[in-house]
Amino acid sequence: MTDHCIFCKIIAREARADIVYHDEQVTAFRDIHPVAPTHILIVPNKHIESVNAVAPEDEPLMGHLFTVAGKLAREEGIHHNGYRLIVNTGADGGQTVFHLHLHLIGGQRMQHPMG
Ligand code: DGP
Repeated sequence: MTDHCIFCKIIAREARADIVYHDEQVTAFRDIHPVAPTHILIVPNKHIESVNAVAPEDEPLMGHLFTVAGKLAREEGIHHNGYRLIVNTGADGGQTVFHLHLHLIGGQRMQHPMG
């Protein structure tokens, strides 16, 4: 738990969010500004600022984010048509909340991110 981190507050239930999944390692909730019909953030309960701060001991946790992403994609019914997983990192990557998170985005056809 890090003071002033909105995602830490959501994980600690000190701030409200539409939580769709949680376990001892991760919490997943709907993005407040969805860009598609499904837009869920999958967040490690441990405060990790960004990919830059991921340590070797975090590898099982990073893998778990993907396991949960696949499970939620199936529950949302978007697994057949497909979806996008994004981890924005740093200013050039467009990261605005400095608590690592995986965006699960789907429910509509998206443009290719490389243009
Ligand atoms: P990023 O740009 O990758 O750091 O994405 C941060 C996302 O977090 C952005 O899509 C909006 C979302 N977000 C920011 N604050 C809140 C909040 O308080 N609640 C929820 N549910 N989402 C938030």
